Amino acid sequence: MNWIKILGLPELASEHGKALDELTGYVHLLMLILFIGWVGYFIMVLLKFNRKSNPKADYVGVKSHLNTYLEVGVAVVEGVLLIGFAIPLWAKAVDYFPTAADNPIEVHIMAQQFAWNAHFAGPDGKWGKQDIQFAAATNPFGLDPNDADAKDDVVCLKEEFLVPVNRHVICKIGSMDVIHCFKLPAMRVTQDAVPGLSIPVHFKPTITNTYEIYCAQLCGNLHSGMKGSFKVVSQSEYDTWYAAKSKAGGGAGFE
Ligand SMILES: [Cu+2]
Repeated sequence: MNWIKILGLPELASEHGKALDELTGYVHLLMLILFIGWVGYFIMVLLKFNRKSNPKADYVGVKSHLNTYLEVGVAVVEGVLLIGFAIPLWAKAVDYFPTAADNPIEVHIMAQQFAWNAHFAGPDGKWGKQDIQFAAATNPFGLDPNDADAKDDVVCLKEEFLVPVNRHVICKIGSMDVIHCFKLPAMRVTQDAVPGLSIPVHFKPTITNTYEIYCAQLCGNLHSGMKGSFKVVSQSEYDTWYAAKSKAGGGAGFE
């Protein structure tokens, strides 16, 4: 079933998203069936047990076991959803993490009031040294300006960054002030950004386009405007951008 159309979900552009959408769809289907069932039951009760048709109270109560069967039926469906869908999905998300063999792209994301910053290791593959003493509005990752490994690092300050299509992307999420939440609707990714922590999430974009980043955690006055974007492009387009961005130096965000 096309749950994106039926439920009006955002466009989907990641590999793992389909299974998540299916789970969302089945849960909604169960809720719809329950809703129709309960409304039907409510109407039946109004008609059958109103004062007119029951002038005298009946102290015997219900003898039929229908509601027991229905309750058991609902519990079974909920059990199937939990054991058959939710737990395997969760296990898959927890068990699998891209390894070096998957050749993933690693991006460090730094949230701040009220924008998103991204940091790549640069062509040398080595992350520049970071120290809290260098952290500033112009250098949110606290990169050491004297460190050789930091010179070629690519930093996108409050600006769009690129990732290649059909490759695993690992985002390590942090925050320099309050708790934010890194939300990529099209990738079906949501992860809190907590100061002092670097929390990894991963996804594999499957369609080239520009996608938005939202903050999904109320984080201050301008929370609603805390938007960013990233572009999923071909590998060659990514390589060109990465090299140019790195060469521009100061990519690292130094003044
Ligand atoms: Cu925020």
